Amino acid sequence: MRKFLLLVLFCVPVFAAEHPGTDQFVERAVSEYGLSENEVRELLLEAEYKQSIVDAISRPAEGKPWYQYRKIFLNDKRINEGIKFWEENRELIESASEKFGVDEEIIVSIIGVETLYGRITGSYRIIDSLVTLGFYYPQDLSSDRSEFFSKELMQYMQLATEEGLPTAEVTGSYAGAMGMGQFMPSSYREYAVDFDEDGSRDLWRSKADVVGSVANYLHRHGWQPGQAVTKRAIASESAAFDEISTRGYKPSLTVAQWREKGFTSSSDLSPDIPAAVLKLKEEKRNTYWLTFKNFYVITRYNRSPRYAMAVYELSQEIKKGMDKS
Ligand SMILES: [Ca+2]
Repeated sequence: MRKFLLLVLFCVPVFAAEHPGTDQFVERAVSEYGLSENEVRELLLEAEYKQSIVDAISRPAEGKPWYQYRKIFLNDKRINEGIKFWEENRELIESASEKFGVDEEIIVSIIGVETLYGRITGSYRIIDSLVTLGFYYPQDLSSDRSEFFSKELMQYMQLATEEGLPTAEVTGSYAGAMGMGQFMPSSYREYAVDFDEDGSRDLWRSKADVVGSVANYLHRHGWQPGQAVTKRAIASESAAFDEISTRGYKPSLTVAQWREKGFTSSSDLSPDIPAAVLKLKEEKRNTYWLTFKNFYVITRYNRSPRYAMAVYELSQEIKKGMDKS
């Protein structure tokens, strides 16, 4: 009996198998990121591969057409809770807006789209997310993003040390985004702010830190306070449809140049403003939009133009509700 027990104990480490590529990862983590070899190895042994994370990243992210996608975010619940969140945190939002020069309704809307105002911040352990996507990124997807997630994992380990986080326990999205604003580790390190000045940047529990950090993120990416985000455009039959952006949304031509290419905005925009053109699929037809610098800044938060449009539309609905109340 005793012999059997010993054998079992002896065998335990075998079950905690190393992830493939551990040695190269550890080498980089030590030489490029200054992490401790032992700590990195221990943490990697604790991290588990999760099939559900691979399944989530493999789902066609842009599958739904706009008119279905927008219903996820543009509904009474998300609008009304946005108004409530704004009312409850009015001073914080106002002071973050003033300090960082970002419109209040956009700060509220981003937190609403990301986590329903902090309610759904994700239940995956960050180490499981980042190890699964860094070490086991599915090979059949169009681009291999394992390098991105490996770097985020190293950033995460640095962040955990800096902020005193319980490294193995922190939870977030399947992709490793954390807290009420869903910051990736590198963004957390770079853009999170201690807006309540209590000595730590806490994007889970401190609404002040969350509101300040979201505002700072947009500010650092070039938000222009009070300026337009997007305006509806009318496309002529002979418009240059093949020049519509499919990615990036960096404004490349002016409003006047787009007009010459057949996209006219009904509003009284200055002809010199740089813009891009976005096409959205509505139920029965397409709509066209001129998108400006601020729209591009929202796509720095999440690359999808439909994400940016959802943030914008939700912000407008919440603002309308606030004006009424
Ligand atoms: Ca704080």
